Amino acid sequence: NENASKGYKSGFISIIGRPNVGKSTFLNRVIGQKIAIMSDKAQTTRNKIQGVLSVDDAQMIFIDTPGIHKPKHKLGDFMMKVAVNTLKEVDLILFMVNAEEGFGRGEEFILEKFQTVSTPIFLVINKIDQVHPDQLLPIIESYKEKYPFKEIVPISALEGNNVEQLLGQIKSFLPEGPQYYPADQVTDHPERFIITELIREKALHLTREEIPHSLAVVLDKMERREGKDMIDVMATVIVERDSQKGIIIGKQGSMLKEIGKRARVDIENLLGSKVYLELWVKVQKDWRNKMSQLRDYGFNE
Ligand code: GDP
Ligand code: K
Ligand code: MG
Repeated sequence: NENASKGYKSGFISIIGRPNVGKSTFLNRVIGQKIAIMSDKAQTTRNKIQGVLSVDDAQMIFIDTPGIHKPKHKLGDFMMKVAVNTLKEVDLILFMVNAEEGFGRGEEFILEKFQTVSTPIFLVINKIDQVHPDQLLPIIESYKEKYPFKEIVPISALEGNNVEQLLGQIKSFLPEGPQYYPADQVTDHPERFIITELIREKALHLTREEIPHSLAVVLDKMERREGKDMIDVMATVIVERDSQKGIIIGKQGSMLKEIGKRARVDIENLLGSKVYLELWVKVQKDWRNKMSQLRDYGFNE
């Protein structure tokens, strides 16, 4: 590659771990821009999201993978396949675990997946702000026995502890390579996807426990208004049941209005333009099990 210069390092880094260990929080901290959805609900990140960190002499391309977990339905199956395939293609894997929780079935399941993969793996112990320093060593020791990790790095993605050190260790581990992306680019995801994620995030946050993962957002239209500093965005929120449609719409449309209001603010920031956002709600029964529809909803392999 003509972009490659001596000493320049680059590579793809996959972040793997159970839902809620802090993968998106880490990515957002590193990239410094809200590109990955953050939520305390499990599995809100369904697609691969790349964040690109460019420093003087290196480029790190992060992939925020869907949480690996035991599949319960077809969507879970699909997510798993995407996640495991990703592991084989990247230069480095960050296996993120939660310092607050011990080694569990979830971690065991992921370690089993690692057996078929030869990519180097760092163990990243996150949320160390939640544990006493004395508790850390036993956690590290217990993981050492389970897998020959190249590095074991305790961090707090939320507060930033040790994140710089981790980045340094990642860099020193990457191969010499080209600059894949322009230095000012932080994500290669189309804005369209980020917009649907922002809307989905608002809907999930505002409806709390009432709406589970059975929610997708499709962007129907995004168009600059003739001669105006205004972008028209039309999107449809897809739920599985009529009752969920009722919750999303709310009393006299109040919930949908609030979702739209909050999403619009973020979308305006993203696009740097005024936005007119129109939201629709549609019931699509059992959409998660309809593989043929997954592609339409943006679940790309
Ligand atoms: P993901 O499912 O792995 O992407 O996890 P998220 O990034 O969405 O984080 C799940 C929850 O854990 C959120 O409420 C985060 O604020 C929280 N969290 C993430 N990292 C840390 C951390 O270092 N310390 C603490 N205390 N909380 C964290
Ligand atoms: K999450
Ligand atoms: Mg996430």
